[in-house]
Amino acid sequence: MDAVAAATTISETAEWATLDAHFAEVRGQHLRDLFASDPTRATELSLEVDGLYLDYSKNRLTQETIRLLVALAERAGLRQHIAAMFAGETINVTEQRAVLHVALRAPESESILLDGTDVVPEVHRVRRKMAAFADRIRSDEWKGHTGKPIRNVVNIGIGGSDLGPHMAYTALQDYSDRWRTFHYVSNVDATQLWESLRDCEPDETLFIVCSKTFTTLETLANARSARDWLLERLDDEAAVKKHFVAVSSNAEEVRKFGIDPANVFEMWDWVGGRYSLDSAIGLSLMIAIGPGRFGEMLAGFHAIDEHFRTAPFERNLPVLLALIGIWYIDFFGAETQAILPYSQYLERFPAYLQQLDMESDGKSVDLDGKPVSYATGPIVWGQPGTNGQHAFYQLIHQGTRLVPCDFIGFAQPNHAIGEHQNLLLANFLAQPEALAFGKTREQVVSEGVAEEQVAARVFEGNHPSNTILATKLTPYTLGQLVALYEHKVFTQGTIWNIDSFDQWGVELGKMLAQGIIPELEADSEPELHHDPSTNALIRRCRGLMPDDTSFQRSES
Ligand code: G6Q
Repeated sequence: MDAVAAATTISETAEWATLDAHFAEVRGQHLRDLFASDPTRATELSLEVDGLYLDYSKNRLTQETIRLLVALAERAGLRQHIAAMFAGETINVTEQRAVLHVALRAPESESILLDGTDVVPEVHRVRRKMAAFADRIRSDEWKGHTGKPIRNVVNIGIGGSDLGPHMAYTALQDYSDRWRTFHYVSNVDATQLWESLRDCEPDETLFIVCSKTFTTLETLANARSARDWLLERLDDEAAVKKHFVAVSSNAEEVRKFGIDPANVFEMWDWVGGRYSLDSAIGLSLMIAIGPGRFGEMLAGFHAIDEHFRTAPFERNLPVLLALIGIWYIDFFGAETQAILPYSQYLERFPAYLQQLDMESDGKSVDLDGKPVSYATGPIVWGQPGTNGQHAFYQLIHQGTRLVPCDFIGFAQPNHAIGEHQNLLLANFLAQPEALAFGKTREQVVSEGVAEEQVAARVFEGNHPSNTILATKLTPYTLGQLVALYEHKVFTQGTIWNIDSFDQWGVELGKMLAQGIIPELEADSEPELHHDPSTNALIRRCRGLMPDDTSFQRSES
């Protein structure tokens, strides 16, 4: 597909070899020395773009490292690959699809062509339909079956049809209409549906069934049970029309389910599930925060899209994050990437990025189907600070592993209460400092610590991190942050020459589950042909299962 793939793999290029040699020089250097030897380091290795500030100076690299990594990106054809994505080329090769989530946030004045057709007008047509519907719900003009306004919105979807809107709703709750409750039901474990519905009145509840394919087992099971719950209580098929809408590209399956075609919001096969927050998959969010604020979020996305598309790589936020990640993954051998937002509202951001990154770049064959000879996507994990500090930061500070961290914080609080914000910010600033500079044996000894206690109190430091600082968490900033990571993941996938937009790895387990369902449900002992371990587990489950597993809503 690109220059590298045709000739050789990226790890066999001269650019990679140069980085390898450079790594031998840099690996032993301590951040304390890197800062001491270069007084301009903090300013040289930081960058502000549209109010988003990235300080990457507390990383184990030099300006030369960035120069060499940029050369690697050039060699991998990143510039051409970015252009190919924005031009609607079929860059998702294993699924033979274009990848155009950037079109979802393009202003109406722009055009993005797919096979010669501009997709932007279609995007805006659906957005207007969403806005009209959201406004009707928000103004209480839309009435439920018994004439009451909608008080509860339940999004039913999984994976990309859940994680994005759920994360964004949680992040932007402060901008939402508090009169209504919002629930996100994804798990096929009935517990989640049961817990979501226990305080909802059916005639005040709207279900948004989000499924691009409308064939997903978990979503359809939850949607059917939700419909049963509604009809058991309202006892009239006509109620479905007032209480169910769908987001899907499969109009036929939606119709079979019984949802009014007028209440279907379209999406397209050129939007991948984990990149679909800005499509109609974000309908619940739009109902929560309103079309205007939803538009502000899209503007934040678009600003970073434009920056990514046009800025030189060494001044390009997503590219820098990607290159720094590659430096740790492929040269230092780091296995994970911690995401540490200092905002409770970003509670679900690590889980969202987990899918975005791990489903996109968790690949071991390249675009030509050949096994890669280098490490690809990291294990992404994290929790909001300061909670994580009292849980797992110990390992990052004093464990045996290298854990690159992204600290994300906001200068202004959403709620100014007492001195909370200063305490939060102080911790947000202190952790990267402690990780980078540590505490030497001499410092510990000078504090009068008994000799036998010294070793346990020494902090080696030299633990790398990025600090991302914005003024305040707003719809616009959230859009910027998500786009930043989307393009980071894309950049890394490009350099690794993998398909960041397929997810074949989720298929096998789904297929095997389909075979096990009848084995669990069979009245008499079924013949089992799995491995001995799985056979024994199926028999054990059958022996322990209750007789009636149908959905029951307890009145407790
Ligand atoms: C994401 C994946 C996946 C998908 C879910 C739900 O990129 O494609 O997480 O979003 O499997 O799929 P449906 O929207 O088709 O139900």
